[in-house]
Amino acid sequence: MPFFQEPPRLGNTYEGDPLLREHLARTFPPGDLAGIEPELVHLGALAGGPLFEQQLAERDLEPTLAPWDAWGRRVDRIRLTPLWREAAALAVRHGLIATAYERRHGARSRTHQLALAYVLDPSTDVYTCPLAMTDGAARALLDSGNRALVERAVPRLTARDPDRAWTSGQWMTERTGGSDVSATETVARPDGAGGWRLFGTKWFSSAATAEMALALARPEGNPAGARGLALFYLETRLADGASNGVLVNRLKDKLGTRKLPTAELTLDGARAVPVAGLTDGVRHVAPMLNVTRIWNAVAAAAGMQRALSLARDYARRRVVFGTALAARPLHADGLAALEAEREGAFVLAFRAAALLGRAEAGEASAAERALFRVVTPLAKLTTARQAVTVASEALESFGGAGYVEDTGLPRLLRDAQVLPIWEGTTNVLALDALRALGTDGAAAALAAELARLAGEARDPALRAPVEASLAAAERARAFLDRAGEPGVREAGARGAALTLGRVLEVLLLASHAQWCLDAGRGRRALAAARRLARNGVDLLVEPAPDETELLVR
Ligand code: MFK
Repeated sequence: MPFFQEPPRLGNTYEGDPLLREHLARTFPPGDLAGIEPELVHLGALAGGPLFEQQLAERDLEPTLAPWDAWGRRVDRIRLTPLWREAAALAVRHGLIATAYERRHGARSRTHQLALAYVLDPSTDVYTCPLAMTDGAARALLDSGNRALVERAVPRLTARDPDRAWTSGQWMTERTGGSDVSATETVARPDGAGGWRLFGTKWFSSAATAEMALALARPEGNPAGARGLALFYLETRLADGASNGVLVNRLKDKLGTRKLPTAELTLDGARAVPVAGLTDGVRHVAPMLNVTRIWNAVAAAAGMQRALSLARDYARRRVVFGTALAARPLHADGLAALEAEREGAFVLAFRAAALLGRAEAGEASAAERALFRVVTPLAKLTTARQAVTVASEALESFGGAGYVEDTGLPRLLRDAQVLPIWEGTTNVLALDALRALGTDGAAAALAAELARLAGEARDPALRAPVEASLAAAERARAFLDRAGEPGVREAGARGAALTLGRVLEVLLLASHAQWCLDAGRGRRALAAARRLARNGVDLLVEPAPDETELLVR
């Protein structure tokens, strides 16, 4: 009999994720947990079974754009893959947005909602992108206090009925800038009847099939720069179904997220409504950015869990040099290092989610609100980089099979690579985090959070990771406090921010490990905290501007 390798398999992805189950058991009172678990078990079965199989079967399918109909009319019809259509209906029926706004579990509703998203995400070919933007749009509209827009759009964005539900786009990026949107060229002109029309090109518009979008544009006559931008609401179709002056120029040919129809759009007189005045658009879109960045962190953790579930299962099935790969000490050590990374990413992403939930429920103290502002960029930037590393290493753990398309594995790396890019690159978010740290009470709130978590980790075996983290935090603080040469603080921002992100991860894991020990749930989380600290917490590299000059210019 010739040899054929067994492929890796998934089981129920909720039941097979002890960290998620512990986190929910720690967060929810037992009665509430019993109420939400059946749906998670159901989604875990779908994600590990039929959806996963469909994903593999549809590997070659991609969305298509038909600009014209047979008779020459401009229609800009985007045809989605079957899995995306299935994911859209599933997401609405299971309240992947609604759960956060119905708030049946108060401040914990964000944890509930993002746990549902986390379970479903890796089997939906990045359908969580439009979901994140939809969620962010609902949040930004609610925060704007624009009652007319809230009444019109929020019930649709948060609907549980697929016939009523809308998704939203987030149209910011232009040819002039993705990170720096201050040079936005789209202009808003009064239409003479009390309304506004938008003219310009949006260069990177994810999920171009949305029914509405929030877009930045400069009202004619406003000054240049960011303050002169306003945030506009627009619907992509008019009441009769005709396009609202939104032309799809082409779909982007991207490295990954290939099922996601990302488009270049021309706005040719699109009717739009100011969301909150005619200036300060960046400030008004910020609530949306914070929500999508948390989704990004959750998706990073979910992607890592998927890659590692497959890698672990494969390591049990694959025999090398006479034993299963999983029994080879070097292979097992590598998987353990990656598992620690993904556990750190999970607890940081869900800490950000919990803080968002508390802020939305009106339960957050001023310190928690300041902490939320800092933790959100730290969570996004730290977990996104981890997701790329873990996906790359996971592929390598399959040898050549990880490099072959029809195993479905290379997609994991391609889809991970978007996470540090969209929603703010690592560098942009590092600068954002440091700017946020400089605002009132933020540094004290972060210091208090680190001290609280360190205090919770009482077991002697947790002393080493806790001490390593506190030392790394102190070094980052000292670097940031030091008045150095101009440019040095900025040059070190990325290392400082990544260090603070990892410090938070280790301490959150250490606190979680203590809870597991106290609850008789074993020592896995303790091992994860210790391993994550040994993987390295302190990523600060002292910049040397004159050497940088020699190396770069
Ligand atoms: C599965 C996951 C899926 C995720 C969905 C993916 C969808 C993909 C779609 C996209 O990628 S859309 C493009 C995303 N683009 C970005 O995220 C832009 C990245 N660049 C930044 O974030 C820059 O930091 C920024 C554009 C915000 C800088 O612009 P400015 O003009 O220099 O803004 P500034 O002065 O920093 O902030 C303006 C105001 O907003 C300030 O308030 P004030 O007016 O009161 O002074 C800031 O405090 C406030 N602000 C900025 N960022 C904030 C914020 N407030 C709260 N939270 C924030 N994050």
